[in-house]
Amino acid sequence: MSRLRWMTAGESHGPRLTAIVEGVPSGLPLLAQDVDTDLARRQRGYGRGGRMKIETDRVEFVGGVRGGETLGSPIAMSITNRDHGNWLDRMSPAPLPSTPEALTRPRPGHADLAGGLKHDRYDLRDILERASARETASRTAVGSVSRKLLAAVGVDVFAHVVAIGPAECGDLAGVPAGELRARSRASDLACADSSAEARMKDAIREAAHAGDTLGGVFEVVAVNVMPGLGSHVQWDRKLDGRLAQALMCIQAMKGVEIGAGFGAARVRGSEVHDAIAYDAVARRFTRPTNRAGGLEGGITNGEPVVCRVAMKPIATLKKALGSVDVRTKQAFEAAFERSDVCAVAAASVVGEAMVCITLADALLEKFGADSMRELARNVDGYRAQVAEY
Ligand code: EPS
Repeated sequence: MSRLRWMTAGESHGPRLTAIVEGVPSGLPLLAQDVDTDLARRQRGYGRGGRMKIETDRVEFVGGVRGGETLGSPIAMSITNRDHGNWLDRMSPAPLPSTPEALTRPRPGHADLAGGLKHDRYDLRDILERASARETASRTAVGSVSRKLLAAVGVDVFAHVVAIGPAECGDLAGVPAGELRARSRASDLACADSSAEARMKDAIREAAHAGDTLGGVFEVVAVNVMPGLGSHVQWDRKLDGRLAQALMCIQAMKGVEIGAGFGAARVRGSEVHDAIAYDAVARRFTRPTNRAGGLEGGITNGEPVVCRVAMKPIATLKKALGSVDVRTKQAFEAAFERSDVCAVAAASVVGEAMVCITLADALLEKFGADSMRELARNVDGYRAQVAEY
């Protein structure tokens, strides 16, 4: 069982989103501001739609935090959906005054049809409300708590967008992590290459004019991760597998790579594996390259953990694709209310959250602490042991 247990609840236009995370040690300083910063980052990005103008996501702690510190009890968080006020006649949990008009034309690429078949619902709103990427606000909140925990032991996680549709970043291999992080934070597409960013914006504008959407690729990097998180001994303990699952289950993700990823399949072993050296001053093993993405055999090796994630274009299209009314079986265009043209920058914040959660879980698994003091002692002791190796 994972050490960090968490779950989210709530519909996109329901009253609020909820997340509970259990397993965080006591004594971690935690303020609403820590979460709100990430929630705001998740809302931004060139190409977002009308909903983001309605919402200003803010967290409310309703359990597990007292006086700005965690208690070791489950942390419960709530984020109000401002838009719910516009949906009371259709989304109120109490019996509705009249049956709302059913949404019966599934969007190709969304969960609408598969979910409707599975749950025997003919109003596909019953599916899309939960399938919506609005849920990622709750995950982001859980990620912020995990990020605080990781920061307490010196681990930092950031993401940057490397492609939007056909517009790709140039080679960023020589750019130091701190610089990548700063550039990404300063860009409204979370992109560390300003000339690529301009091309990405053009691509988004063109897609918007065509009533279409665009996906892309983002990279999540975790720096200062100690070697030894995860395990080689069993399939479900391998950290690369856990990261892949955590990233792939974000709405609209279709591919995950670690390190060189698919590229490693096209070249010889000598061009893939990272030679090992030893830095006697820093008393640590080093690698001139990091094509393994910081993971060997399912265990962190002390190099930055690097994951790349491919997001498909959002399925809600203004210029809708062909669909079929689930009641009449007549051909129609799929339903459209509003949507983002491109949400890759926002997804990169969610990717950070999922990596934070997965690494925090692996950290607690290895160092199993009930309080932050105990965690710091265990991590320091281990780091000293590794330096003596
Ligand atoms: C989102 C909220 C949603 C969408 C988007 C992400 O709000 P609404 O449906 O009211 O416009 O803007 O989700 C999708 C495009 C999708 O297909 O799920 C959010 O909070 O990020």
